[in-house]
Formats: sequence, structure tokens, C-alpha cells
Amino acid sequence: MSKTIRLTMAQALTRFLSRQMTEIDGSKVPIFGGVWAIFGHGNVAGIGEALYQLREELATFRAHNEQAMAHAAIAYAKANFRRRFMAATSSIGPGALNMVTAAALAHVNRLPVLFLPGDVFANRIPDPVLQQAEDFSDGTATVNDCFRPVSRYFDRITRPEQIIPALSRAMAVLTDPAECGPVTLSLCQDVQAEAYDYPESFFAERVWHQRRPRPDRHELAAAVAALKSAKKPLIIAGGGVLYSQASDELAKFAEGAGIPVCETQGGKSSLPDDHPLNMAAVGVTGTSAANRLAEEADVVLAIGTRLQDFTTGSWALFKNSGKTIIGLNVQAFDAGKHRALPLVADAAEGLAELGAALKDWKAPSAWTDNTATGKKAWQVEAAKVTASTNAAYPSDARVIGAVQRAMGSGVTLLHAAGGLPGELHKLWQAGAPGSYHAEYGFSTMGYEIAGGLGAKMAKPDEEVVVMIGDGSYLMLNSEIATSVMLGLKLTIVLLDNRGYGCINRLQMATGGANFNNLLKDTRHEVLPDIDFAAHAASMGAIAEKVPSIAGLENALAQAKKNPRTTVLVIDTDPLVSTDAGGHWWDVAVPEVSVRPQVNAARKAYDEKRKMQTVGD
Ligand SMILES: Cc1ncc(C[n+]2csc(CCOP(=O)(O)OP(=O)(O)O)c2C)c(N)n1
Ligand SMILES: [Mg+2]
Repeated sequence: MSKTIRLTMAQALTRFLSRQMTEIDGSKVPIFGGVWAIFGHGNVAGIGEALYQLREELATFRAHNEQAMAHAAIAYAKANFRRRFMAATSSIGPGALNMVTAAALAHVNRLPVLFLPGDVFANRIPDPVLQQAEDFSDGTATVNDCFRPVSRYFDRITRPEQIIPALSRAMAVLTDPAECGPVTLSLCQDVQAEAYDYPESFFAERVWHQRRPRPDRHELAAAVAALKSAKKPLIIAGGGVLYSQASDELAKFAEGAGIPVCETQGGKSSLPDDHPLNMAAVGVTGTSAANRLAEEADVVLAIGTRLQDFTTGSWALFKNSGKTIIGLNVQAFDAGKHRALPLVADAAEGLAELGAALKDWKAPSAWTDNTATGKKAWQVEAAKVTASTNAAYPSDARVIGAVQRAMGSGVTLLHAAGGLPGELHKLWQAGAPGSYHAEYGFSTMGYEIAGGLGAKMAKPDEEVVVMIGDGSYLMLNSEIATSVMLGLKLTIVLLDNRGYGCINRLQMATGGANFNNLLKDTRHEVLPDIDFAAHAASMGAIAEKVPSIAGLENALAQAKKNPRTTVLVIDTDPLVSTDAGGHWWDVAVPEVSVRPQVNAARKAYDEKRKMQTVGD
């Protein structure tokens, strides 16, 4: 008989988590950076007691909103290139469901996070308990079933010993580069408190290493043959390049073969902005330099990208009818998209083997040399729109210019929703890998501040700059207080254009009337005039409304020296975005309407749709 230890299920679970390690830069560290927790019934007595016992080995952090704490956990994993992650535990009912949006965010962005929502009693004796939804026809259904479609692994723990296989499966998913995503272990509250004789071996320390699958021989040969036939090859770098930490291999490969590189939102900062072969953003929010090459490219090496519509211009960007796509991706589901030649492998390993097989092959020099002209022309355009101005209501681009001038490329810049992602994708000049942190897979309003907090936990020595619109700020700002409480400083630049500027512009572009987006166009008795600086200051931040672009630059210089979270508010123009670069995006326009503007937009839409490739 192996030795056992009598623990509650919750004690066993937390003890197991605390024994999971990984190795980063030669040092052994816990793979779980901690547990975010908001207690209530369904987790305070069980998990709460267990976390208290282990508070020195496994840190517990308290937030103000369950969605936000999950955002922080997810951003922590992203900023760690998925090598470390966190857990998030909630009470049953509303606390649990507050995390579902965050689960979807992690699912879409392929980021590891362990959800531990409390669930109803497995014994069902006190049913219905406070916060329990009752299904009239299914006694096994609880609200936590909402996690199923947005979890890569879901389990409901109804007996204490079930945690043993469940945690093994959880770790397998959290550490697998292809399957990686959210894991939900739904913890029935009575079972959390139930004791069991667990084998001691279950708690043995385990060190996890990043798995790096190498390419299949046949897939590699097909990819090499395709590349060797290319006259106009192009690389698209997606988030998988960063998760694989393949920037050096990417630079080596691109330089060796003379292939220009462009970047998705998730892949931006794979190469520094000033790398001569980096054409920067591609797609709907792309640079003219990158999109021109994408239109002509005959072989597209798509690395670590999901090829979502913003990257492919709703599948209308790649205009070369004879093109071949090579999908270098650790996940076969992504590698074969759009009839691509799949090359299933870790990005770094795949690039190294492609490079070795190509030997001295180089893309035609006319194609490679031409990239410099396009890049230069784009830089001239970008400099114009980001230059300083005295305008009372500057564009987002001017604010981006100010942040870049004041903070340089050495900071981590984080954003998620509104008009900023498009502008930043085009205009931000990223530095080191991971310094551009975009949540544009799910583009969740409210990720920004909580995400900034998670990124800062992962990189405590770096300046984390969060750029956010007034709409996103109002949706979820409570973790400003947490950042102050934890001494984790953020610099938050809030662009107040008094409403949902980007959706208002989209509404106008699709022929719609200005309706229900900017505050002035909404039903109201009193037009809101929100004092964001006072609001942020009330949570303990240093906060200031700045009068101009020059004022913002001065305030940012001061913010660098500030000891705690600083919020700088600037009024901006809701109607202006950067015309240069970009590509059409498929947003369905009504086929019939009493508005002539809608009918005109539909006509233009029907024309644009002819550019889309069908069947590829
Ligand atoms: C949670 C969530 N709800 C709705 C949306 C749809 N949406 C995308 S951007 C946006 C407006 C964002 O407003 P703001 O943060 O002020 O940025 P702006 O558009 O003004 O630049 C909305 C409603 C979303 N992305 N996320
Ligand atoms: Mg706004």
C-alpha cells in the first residue's frame, strides 16, 4: 500500500497546484503564478480554507469582479508566453457566470487558465440552494454548464477522488501547445469539503517543459517544394510565433531566404518594428506596405495564425489566384485552413527545419529589395498622422504618437477593443517580443485594465501602458483599485471621445444613422459629462485630465516617475481614424431599407464582396 494523506478535495487540489513547476531561463519556478479568488458560498468554506493553509506556497489574490480577475489571470499567461498561468475561483451562480466571457476570451486566444467555479451540492439534499438555477427536465444541469463550449476541458467534481484524473487532464491541456486553453473544474461545494485518503505520490513535485513538436517529413518536403517555387513569398507572423518564442528563428529564416514578414494583431512584435523585413501590420488594419505584398504574394507562409477575418481581409486580401498557403501551426485545425499545405509543428522548430532544408535558396532579389520602398512610403504616412497637434480634439493616432514619443518602444503596450486596436496595429512601433499585448481575438471591452494588471504581475520590472477608450473604461475599471492595493503600477491612457466611436463610424459606413453609439446620439435627459480623472482618483490612482497632446507627453514623462497607477485622460475626436493603409472588412449591410444611405452602402458592399475568394 502506498502512503496516503487525508485531505479535503479542496486541500488536495490546491496542494497539487502548488507542486506543479516549470523551468524558465534555467530556474525552477511554480507553474501557477497564484490563484485569483472572490469568495462566496460555494467556495469560501472549501477552497477558501484550503487556500489559506497554502497561502505561503500558492499566493491568493482578491479582485473586485470575477470577469476582471480572470482577465488578469489570462493576461498573465499571455505575458508569460503561456509558460506560466493562474487559476481563478468563484462562488456559485453569478460569480461563476461572471467568468464565462473570460473563458471564451482565453478559448479564442488559446491561452491557459484554470477556472474553479463553485457548483451546487452533489448530494442535492438542500436543493435548491441560493443562486442555483433549476432545470425542470435535467437534474444534472447547472449554470456552470455554460463553461462547456468555452473550455478546452470541462469536468464536474462530484466525488473527492475524481480530482486525481481531472487534474492530470487539466495539466495536459494547460501545457499542450496545440490544445492549450481554458480548463474548468466545476467544484460541487459539499465535495470541496469532503475528505479522502489521497496517495502521497499524487503530490510529488513535477516539472513541466514546453513541448515543441517537429514537422512531419512529408509535410516538410511539400512546404519546402512550395517555397522553392515561390517568386513572391510572404510570411505572416501570428501569435504562435510569440507563444513559441520563435522571434530569433523567424528573423534568421526571413533574412536567410529574403522573405518579407507581416504581422497579425496577435503576432505583432514578433520582429521589432525597425527590422528591415518587417512590413508590420497585415489585413483590415494593415499597413500599405504589408497589404501590397499580401495582394501579390504567390506563397504565403502563415505561422501560428488562426487566419481570422482581420488578417485575411475577410478572405479578399490575397489576390494572387495561383497562391499557395503553407500553414505552419502546432494545431492541425489551424494548419489546414483555406486549403493550406499543413506543416504541423512548433513555430521555432518548423522554421529551423524549413531553413535547413532550403539551404541557400533565396527569394528573387527584386521582390525582397522592393520591400524597402513600400516600408519607407508607409513610414512617411504614419509619421504624418501621428505628429503632434494643437487640436482640441485630436485623433487616436495623434495620441498614439504622443505615447510612443514619451514612452519609447521599451514598454509593454496593452489594448483590446474600440478604435484603438486598429490604429495601434497600424501605427505602434513595437520593440521586444511580447511588448505589444493585444487581445484582439475576442476583442473584449473591459479586458484592458485587468489585463494590464495581469501583464504587470508577469513583468513587474517593466512599464505597462494600457490604452483604453471611455466605453471600455466604463465597462470594467475596478481593478485600478486592485493595482493600487497590490502596488502594481500601470500607466493608463484613457481616450474620451464620449461614446462608442468606432461602432459609430462603422454604423455610418454601412449607411446607418448616428444612433445609440455616441452619448449625444442616445436617448437621454441629461448628457453625461463624466469626470474620469476624479473617478480614477477615487480608487487611489494618480489621475489627471490633460488639455492637449503636448500636455499628455509632459504628463507621461511624470507618470514614468510616479510610484503608483496613473490615469491620464484626454478628449479625442470620435469621427477620425487613419485612412492610410487598411483593407475592406465584411460587415453585412441590410439588403432592403427605407434609408437611401443604406441602399447605397449595400450596392457598394455587393461590389466589394466580389473580391472574396470562395472555396479556398
Ligand atoms: C464586451 C463587449 N461588448 C461590446 C463590444 C462591441 N464593441 C466593440 S468596440 C465598442 C465601442 C468601444 O468604445 P470605446 O471603448 O469608447 O472605444 P472607441 O470605439 O470610442 O474608440 C463596442 C461596443 C465588445 N467588443 N465587447
Ligand atoms: Mg469612446
